[in-house]
Amino acid sequence: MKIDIVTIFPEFFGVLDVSLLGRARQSGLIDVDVHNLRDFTHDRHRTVDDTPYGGGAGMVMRPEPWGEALDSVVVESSVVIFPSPAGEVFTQATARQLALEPRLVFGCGRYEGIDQRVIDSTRSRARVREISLGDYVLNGGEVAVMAMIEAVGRLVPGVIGNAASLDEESHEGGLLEYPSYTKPARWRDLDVPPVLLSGNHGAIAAWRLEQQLERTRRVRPDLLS
Ligand code: 6GU
Repeated sequence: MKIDIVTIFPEFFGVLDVSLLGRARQSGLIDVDVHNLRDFTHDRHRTVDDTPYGGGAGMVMRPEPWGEALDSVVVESSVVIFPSPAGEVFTQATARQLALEPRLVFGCGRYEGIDQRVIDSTRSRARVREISLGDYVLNGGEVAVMAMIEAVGRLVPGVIGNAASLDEESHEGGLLEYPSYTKPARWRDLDVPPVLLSGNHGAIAAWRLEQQLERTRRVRPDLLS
């Protein structure tokens, strides 16, 4: 999978070199290029924003540098993602869809957003999605893109050694995950639930499902409807 990121804060993405995704990058499964939007400006001050037409607070990102930046990375097979609190909500289903794509482009907006013509004109050339992480506001798309890349990247075949571990997680089966325990069996007066030491695989599976249901009812009843 090839991932291109356009941002005015390329330093944000240094952390992609570490951990699981860092290894996926080294092995060539995922190839990430980060592009500085200011490299596509032509004025002395490398200006990327201006005041909004119609008035209002904040600044809007000008279309010209975005046009040039996207021209340099978008191809017909790209899915272009604009992180935005005004977008559709990102879910595990979104991550699964994006993990099947050969090329993703992330356009990170700052300030009050990007001139809408950039998004509209990109739609005539490639598939475009405006995607939100949830119902709260971040200062820009960078942190949201980091989360999306981690969620998508770990679903790319070969990135996670044990593919079976993907199936049992929260949000894959529609229920939250059951609680996990490891040694020692007693720690600070707290025992591991005895059923997990019983060796009875049927009883363990039934206990885990009950835990999933109880936890989901308690903290995420919306998932059960
Ligand atoms: Cl994708 N961007 C911004 N700026 N804020 C957000 C978001 C995205 N998702 C939730 N809040």
